Amino acid sequence: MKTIRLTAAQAATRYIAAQMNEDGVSFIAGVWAIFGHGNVAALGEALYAVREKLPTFRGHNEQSMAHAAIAYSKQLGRRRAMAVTSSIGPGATNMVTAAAVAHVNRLPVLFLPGDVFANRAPDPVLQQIEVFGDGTVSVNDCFRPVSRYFDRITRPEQLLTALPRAFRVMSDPADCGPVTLALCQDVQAEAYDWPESFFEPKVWRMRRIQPDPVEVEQAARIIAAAKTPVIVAGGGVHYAHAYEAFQFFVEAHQIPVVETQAGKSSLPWDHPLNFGPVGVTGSSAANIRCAEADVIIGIGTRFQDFTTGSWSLFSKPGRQLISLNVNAYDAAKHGAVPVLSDACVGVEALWRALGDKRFEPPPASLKEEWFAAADAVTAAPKDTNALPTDMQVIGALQRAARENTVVMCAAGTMPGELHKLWKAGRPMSYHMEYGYSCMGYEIAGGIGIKMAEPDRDVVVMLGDGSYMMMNSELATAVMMGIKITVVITDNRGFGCINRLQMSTGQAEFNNLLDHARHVNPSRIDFVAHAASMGAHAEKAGSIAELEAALERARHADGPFVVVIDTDPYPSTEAGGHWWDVAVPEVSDREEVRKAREKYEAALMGRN
Ligand SMILES: Cc1ncc(C[n+]2csc(CCOP(=O)(O)OP(=O)(O)O)c2C)c(N)n1
Ligand SMILES: [Mg+2]
Repeated sequence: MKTIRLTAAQAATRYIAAQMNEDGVSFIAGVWAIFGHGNVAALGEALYAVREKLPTFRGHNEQSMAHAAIAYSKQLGRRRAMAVTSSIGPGATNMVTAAAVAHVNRLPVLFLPGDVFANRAPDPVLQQIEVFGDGTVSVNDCFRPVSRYFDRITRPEQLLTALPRAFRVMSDPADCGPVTLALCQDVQAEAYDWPESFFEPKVWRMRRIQPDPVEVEQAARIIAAAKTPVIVAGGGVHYAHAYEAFQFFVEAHQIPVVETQAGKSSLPWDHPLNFGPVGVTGSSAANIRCAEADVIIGIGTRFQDFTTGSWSLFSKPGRQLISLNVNAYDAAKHGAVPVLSDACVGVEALWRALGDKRFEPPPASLKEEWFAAADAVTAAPKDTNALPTDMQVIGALQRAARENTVVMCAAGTMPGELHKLWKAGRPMSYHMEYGYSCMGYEIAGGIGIKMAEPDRDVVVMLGDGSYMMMNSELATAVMMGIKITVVITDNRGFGCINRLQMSTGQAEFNNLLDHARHVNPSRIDFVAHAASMGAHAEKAGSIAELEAALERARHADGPFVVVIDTDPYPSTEAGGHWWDVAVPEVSDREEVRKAREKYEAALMGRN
């Protein structure tokens, strides 16, 4: 056997650079790195050597670097991924939240945290936590519950099995998610005689899981007997790149479609069978259909809380649930009749089984009524003295958007409002991280999206709270010449949680900055802050000014930040559905007791 002598770190980077996807490009597009003593010496040296083939990017925070990696993969429908490396201690634990983001959203990322010395010679090495009763634990054990595959590399040759397993998981449609290979820092530097064949290029193809004919037959029989079916389109439609087959299927049988956050833009918003967003942040059109549906066909959805209105939305007695999913866990949820399958080949099989069965879709007036309500709240304001609403901001953005615009967001007021109101055209023109809804995903995520699809205009929407939580990758965008538009809606605090607090009968407390314990009122100058990192930044004093700024943003040569003050209180009243947020059973406040009564009544509606 021909061998080559390399360190474990050199072998890892060489192997990673040789792994391809089915499009003939490298599966791992690059490595985000912040070095420390746990990865600079050996992994740093190895990354430098392969920097032309496997580029290294430097960010400002390990968590946000990983957000960029996650958004990159999401935007590409999991066809490619990125790696993220850190040192052994705080850098590693900074990535744990991001690993959870990737885990919930079923997105591939390769985490390469350094780990403590396998030989334990410096015991305890700098930043090592010490668990008194267990010599095998390091902080990297925090990655276990948020990794689809976890391994600690305590000998170089373990990489011979660990690395192929990592790529198997990242390219498996059902298992897909973050992988953590914790690299003991002494082991990274150790040499080993590797078989040369280990570094030959290898193609990882995401298989299309074919459905079981019996499951198709069973599901088709239930669908064929339906009167008022509805399809819930989830992220699986995107991940399977199933657009054509999906549209063909719904048109052939005339089944109305409603979209989850992850599934939005499966069909263009103005397709006659797209009844819009479903659930807590849904449209009236979609939710009315779901309430009367006798058969609910989930396609590539996890049936998350917001989709199902905490399982009170699909309320027709005797209704049946079908779940077409690549993952057996999702396909069997809530007593669903499973169709374990890739979304694309799954709908093709259902189409063959259903023959020429056609249903009567709901009247177009349902959609028209919804859009009349939605258009009213997004229209340019008549009263230009009042503080704009977030919905009016969305309207301005919609008017300024082009076909290739991608609007993205993760937490705050905007995800709900965008889900309801954004008119998404092309597939993946709407990129929402609402699996973990992680504040701080936004700016770094915008970078990842732009790296994935450089030709698209990327508009990052975020509140003042999310900006304050994580903004430093704006400097990375400046440095890397990444042109994204960032719209900060400054309502001076955590607006959406303040409204949620009020809706549970509580006093406004600790959400808006004015309601937080303070000596000095907060005076954050977002424009100056963004500008200090080198971004172009400006304030829009009105919706009209915002529209003009968004127009100018198109011609910017780097990140362009627009800040607009918005009213923290309004949200779109039309549409929407109940969501289970437990209200205290006992309280001194009359308002809370009243909210509890309403809550208990709502609980009765759960199905
Ligand atoms: C990391 C993280 N911490 C806390 C939360 C809970 N949370 C969701 S939205 C929100 C407030 C967001 O404030 P802001 O970004 O200003 O948006 P707004 O609702 O004011 O528009 C909070 C605290 C979260 N989703 N993520
Ligand atoms: Mg806010």
